[in-house]
Amino acid sequence: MLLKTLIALCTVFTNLAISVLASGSGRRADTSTCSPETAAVRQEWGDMTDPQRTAYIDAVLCLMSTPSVYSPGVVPGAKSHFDDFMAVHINNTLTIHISGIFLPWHREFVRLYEQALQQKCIGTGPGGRRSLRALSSTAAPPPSPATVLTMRHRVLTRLPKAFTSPRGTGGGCVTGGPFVNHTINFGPFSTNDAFEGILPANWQDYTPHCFVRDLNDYVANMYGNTTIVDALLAASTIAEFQGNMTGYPATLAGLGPHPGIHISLGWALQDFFASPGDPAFYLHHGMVDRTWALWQEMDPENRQTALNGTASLGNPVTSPVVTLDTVVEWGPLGPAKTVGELMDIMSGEYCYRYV
Ligand SMILES: *[C@@H]1O[C@H](CO)[C@@H](O)[C@H](O)[C@H]1NC(C)=O
Ligand SMILES: *[C@@H]1O[C@H](CO)[C@@H](O)[C@H](O)[C@H]1NC(C)=O
Ligand SMILES: *[C@@H]1O[C@H](CO)[C@@H](O)[C@H](O)[C@H]1NC(C)=O
Ligand SMILES: *[C@@H]1O[C@H](CO)[C@@H](O)[C@H](O)[C@H]1NC(C)=O
Ligand SMILES: *[C@@H]1O[C@H](CO)[C@@H](O)[C@H](O)[C@H]1NC(C)=O
Ligand SMILES: [Cu+2]
Repeated sequence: MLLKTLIALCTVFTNLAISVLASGSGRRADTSTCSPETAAVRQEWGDMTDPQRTAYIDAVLCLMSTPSVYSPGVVPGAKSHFDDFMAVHINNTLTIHISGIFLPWHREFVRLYEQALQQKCIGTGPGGRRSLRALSSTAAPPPSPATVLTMRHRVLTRLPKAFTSPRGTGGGCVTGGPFVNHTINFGPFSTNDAFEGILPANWQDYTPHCFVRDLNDYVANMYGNTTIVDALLAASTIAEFQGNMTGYPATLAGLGPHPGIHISLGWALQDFFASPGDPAFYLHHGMVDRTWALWQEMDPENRQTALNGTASLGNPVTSPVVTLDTVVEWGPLGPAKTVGELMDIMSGEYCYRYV
């Protein structure tokens, strides 16, 4: 199921794996030493070899069996370091989406995940390669027929626009592939809560349920196609780029590729709060980051520092306007940073590029 999904994604928007296996160092770098030659390269999933894909998946499985860094009892649902990323995303959902910090926050979030995979699961330091499982894609059981829980004609009424689509391919619990035993330990949460500004009470609770997907090619092709990405890259302002990327305010016909691709994979990735429970989250957000970085690179002088929006979901005027000095946080995953530190993927602590 997973490989099938990823192959399906190769034709659309979300086809980027992060640079766990990248050439280049990806180390902490300063502006003077980061160059295209030294930068880590984030590869496209479709261009990776089978052994590279297997190694990437193994690193993700390793993170799923690496202990949580929360103090015991603080976030009972966080059973692994993979879950820690979900927890931080859930806890920050009401500020990091449809806001001026959406793009920079998720840029750093993906980098922290990439770093965790490298340091805890692929690291070459003391301890060496830890607990990588030899789980080859060919050993995965065949996918079972679709069961229940499709998103058939599902209507998300509280999104900026009501949205309907043809049904997906089926869905239900993932019954094959390398993530067959992956359990979602938080939620599920209601998207409506997000649009009403509610962080669900007791979101930290341990509420294990199966990992559900429902692939929907119609949605993926409709809202994540090349035409849309090309149009985004031609945006003249950050307001237009960000607005059409996120479909809010809904300028683009339909959803925009960010929510569109979330919805195209089914329930786990649709969960507005807990979407990082689907490992595909990080491939999708790699592509969101790539599109933003490409757009910035076309006119660095004007775009490297361009921001638009306030610090809360929906950009209410009662929330502070986001500037380069706005401080953003990732809980126990990494230190707080200013937005200004997150604007250039080839300076400061960043030194990576996309192909
Ligand atoms: C949730 O985020 C807030 C900051 O918005 C922070 O003060 C709090 O400690 C976080 N809670 C957990 C459990 O990480
Ligand atoms: C999934 O869990 C079942 C039951 O614990 C186990 O028999 C099976 O080997 C696991 N599969 C994988 C791929 O880890
Ligand atoms: C690409 O997306 C646009 C906007 O959603 C849509 O109008 C168009 O039909 C899509 N093209 C294809 C080939 O799906
Ligand atoms: C944003 O969406 C509007 C409405 O669909 C479209 O006219 C415009 O070209 C789009 N701009 C970009 C940069 O995608
Ligand atoms: C974002 O851009 C829009 C369109 O240019 C503008 O009306 C709005 O005031 C900007 N918001 C902020 C907070 O800068
Ligand atoms: Cu998010």
